[in-house]
Amino acid sequence: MHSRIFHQHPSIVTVALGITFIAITNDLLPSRMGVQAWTYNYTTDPPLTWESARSYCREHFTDIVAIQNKAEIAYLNKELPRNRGYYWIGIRKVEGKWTWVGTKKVLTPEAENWATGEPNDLGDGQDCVEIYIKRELDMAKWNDENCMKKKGAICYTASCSKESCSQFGECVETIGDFTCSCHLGFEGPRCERAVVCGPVQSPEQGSVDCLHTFGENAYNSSCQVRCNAGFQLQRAAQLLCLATGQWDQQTPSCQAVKCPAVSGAPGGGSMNCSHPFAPHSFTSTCEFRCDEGFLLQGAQRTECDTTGQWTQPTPTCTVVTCDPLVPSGVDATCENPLGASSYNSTCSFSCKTGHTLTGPLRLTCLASGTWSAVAPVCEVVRCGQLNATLNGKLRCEDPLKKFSYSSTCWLDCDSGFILKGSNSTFCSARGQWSHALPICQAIECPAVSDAPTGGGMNCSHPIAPHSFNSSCEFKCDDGFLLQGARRIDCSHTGQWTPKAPTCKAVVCGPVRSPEQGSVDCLHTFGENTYNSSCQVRCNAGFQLQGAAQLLCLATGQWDQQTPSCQAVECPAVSGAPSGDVNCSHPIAPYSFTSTCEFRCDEGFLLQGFPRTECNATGQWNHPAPTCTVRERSLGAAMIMYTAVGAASALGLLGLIGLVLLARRLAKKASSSKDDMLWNTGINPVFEDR
Ligand SMILES: *[C@@H]1O[C@H](CO)[C@@H](O)[C@H](O)[C@H]1NC(C)=O
Ligand SMILES: *[C@@H]1O[C@H](CO)[C@@H](O)[C@H](O)[C@H]1NC(C)=O
Ligand SMILES: *[C@@H]1O[C@H](CO)[C@@H](O)[C@H](O)[C@H]1NC(C)=O
Ligand SMILES: *[C@@H]1O[C@H](CO)[C@@H](O)[C@H](O)[C@H]1NC(C)=O
Ligand SMILES: *[C@@H]1O[C@H](CO)[C@@H](O)[C@H](O)[C@H]1NC(C)=O
Ligand SMILES: *[C@@H]1O[C@H](CO)[C@@H](O)[C@H](O)[C@H]1NC(C)=O
Ligand SMILES: *[C@@H]1O[C@H](CO)[C@@H](O)[C@H](O)[C@H]1NC(C)=O
Ligand SMILES: CC(=O)N[C@H]1CO[C@H](CO)[C@@H](O)[C@@H]1O
Repeated sequence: MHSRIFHQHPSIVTVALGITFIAITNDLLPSRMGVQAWTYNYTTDPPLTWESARSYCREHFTDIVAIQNKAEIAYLNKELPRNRGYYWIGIRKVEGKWTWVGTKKVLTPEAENWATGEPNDLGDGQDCVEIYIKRELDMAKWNDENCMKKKGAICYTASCSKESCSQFGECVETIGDFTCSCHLGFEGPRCERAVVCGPVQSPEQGSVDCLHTFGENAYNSSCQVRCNAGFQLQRAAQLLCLATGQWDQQTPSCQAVKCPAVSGAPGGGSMNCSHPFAPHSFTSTCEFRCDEGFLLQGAQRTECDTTGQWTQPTPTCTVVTCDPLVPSGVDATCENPLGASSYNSTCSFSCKTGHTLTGPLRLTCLASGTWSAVAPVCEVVRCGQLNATLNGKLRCEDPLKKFSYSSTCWLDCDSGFILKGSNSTFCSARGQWSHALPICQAIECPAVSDAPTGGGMNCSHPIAPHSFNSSCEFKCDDGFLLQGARRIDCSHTGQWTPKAPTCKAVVCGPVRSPEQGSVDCLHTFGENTYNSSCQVRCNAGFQLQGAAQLLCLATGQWDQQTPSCQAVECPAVSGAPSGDVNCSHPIAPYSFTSTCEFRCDEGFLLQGFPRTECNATGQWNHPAPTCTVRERSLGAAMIMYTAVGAASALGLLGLIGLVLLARRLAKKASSSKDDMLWNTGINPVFEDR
């Protein structure tokens, strides 16, 4: 029992060193003195094996010696006599480990006192330990030895008894005495009292509940500290009274249960917290408020409850938002310091090319969640209204709005009209048409300048001179015939349809030359056509029967038949009395080229030329001859001849001739002597015709 304390508490043993060695005996019969002290005894005779040595010690003393410290070793080495085989001590090998047999404790390295090179376990069974008392080499050191070897035994006698110390101490042998080595937490000569720590003060907001093992608030008393609801111990709740008379820790305090720190005012807001006990702890309350432009989401007030939870989650301040702008055709550039379409967002607006902004240039999202004004709109720039011009149709493409920026218009001219000017116009971003609207001009036909010869025309130009829809009507004068259409129109292609007509003079046809004649014509409008005139002429000896001039009429007829040429006539010739005549008529009786030959009867004498011919002038070239009685009176003969001649003339001509003859005769009768001569009937009578 003592060795345990010795080895565990070397300091205590050091105190024991001062105690004097009471008795050492080398007697074979050691005896117990009854002295209350620890004493050593030894025996060297007879030498004993280790087991025998132990048995001897246990029989006569308390046990084989247990070495407690170096001083003890020195003491033994000094007091014990040298023995040839040295002495056994109370250490042996148990289950392979060096063990103090008295206490069954394993030898600890700090207590080892081996001689150089030991333990060497030479041979079998060096399982016991001897001490080299008074050996020159390795004096007082230990050596392992075979337990069967025989050596001296060192024994001891304990001084302690059961009553020496209380149950809370160990009786420690000292050389010649004992002492009570108190268990921790105990004190007093017999270790009979527990060390007192003193009462534990209840913490604020808490209570203490103790359990006392050895005495009121003494060693091993334990106190449980408890806190009221909403408070908690900052450390372990259990206090233990230590052997030192101190509580193992300060009395813990009860601290208000902590709630998670409210990290700060929620974004865009502020809070006001009150902390009756500790920051953000039981009963702390926080109130929240949001800045302008922010809305509180959640409870306005929260309190830290007994469980360390806030009764309400921390609210947030969410930024007020405005309805997103839906700009139609407006270019918006927004600055969103707090988020899209949110409080303090500002948007500036502009329009695309060709549009003008109506409304504010800038909008701000107010704290009320509305925009500072109504959103602007972009309106397309308008160009003036275009009106279709005459004779054309306006066609527009309006990508945006009618007659607005980017509109393009074309003029499609009606059939028969062509565009004059730009065929398209574009509405510019400045609201102006790029080009003036063109006009549709009637397609022109070549001018029909003059009326055709022999005719006239009447043109109408409903649109423009000699242009589409112009028409001309033609009429030919008398004696002319229309060749072609009466009316022509200027078509949409710029052509007269059909072609312009002509007036052609009416044709009378050629005039045939009469026999023994010729024709000589003069043409005004064409060969033998209207207004041509022809002169007919007869050869010498012939004379026209009818008018000499022919005119081609508007009817296409000559104004008369072609006249004929007839031979010139001479007066008929009758045979002289007492004679006869023989005429030949190559052309006609008594006409040009007719010849007459005269003959007188017998007894009569031809007075004149026997032959006469009708010449071109209708004259006989010789007067008719007469037949005279030879020697007969000229007057008788002449009367006779005249009577005969008058009778024959009467017969030929009838009444008219007779009258004429009578007038002539009457005339002759009132005329000169020459006529009287004729009346004497010298010349043949030529009948008038
Ligand atoms: C201290 O007390 C506890 C019971 O509270 C007990 O189990 C323990 O053994 C005691 N300690 C001592 C050294 O007596
Ligand atoms: C916080 O409390 C103080 C004092 O009661 C008061 O003046 C202040 O206006 C409060 N602030 C808020 C945000 O509630
Ligand atoms: C909102 O804008 C106003 C004026 O510019 C400024 O004073 C204020 O600080 C802004 N608020 C926030 C939350 O940004
Ligand atoms: C087109 O016609 C409208 C109404 O008839 C008139 O007001 C407008 O001035 C005209 N535009 C042009 C370019 O002539
Ligand atoms: C307009 O005129 C241009 C050239 O002058 C031509 O290329 C284009 O085809 C015309 N467009 C129409 C629709 O007539
Ligand atoms: C032309 O018109 C005038 C008056 O209407 C008329 O007198 C004349 O005969 C017409 N001429 C022709 C060739 O149609
Ligand atoms: C051209 O003449 C036709 C037939 O007379 C008529 O129907 C049409 O309207 C005229 N066109 C123009 C552009 O005058
Ligand atoms: C039992 C016994 O022999 N004890 C002896 C131990 O040594 C002392 C001193 O020499 C003797 O007095 C004892 O009798």
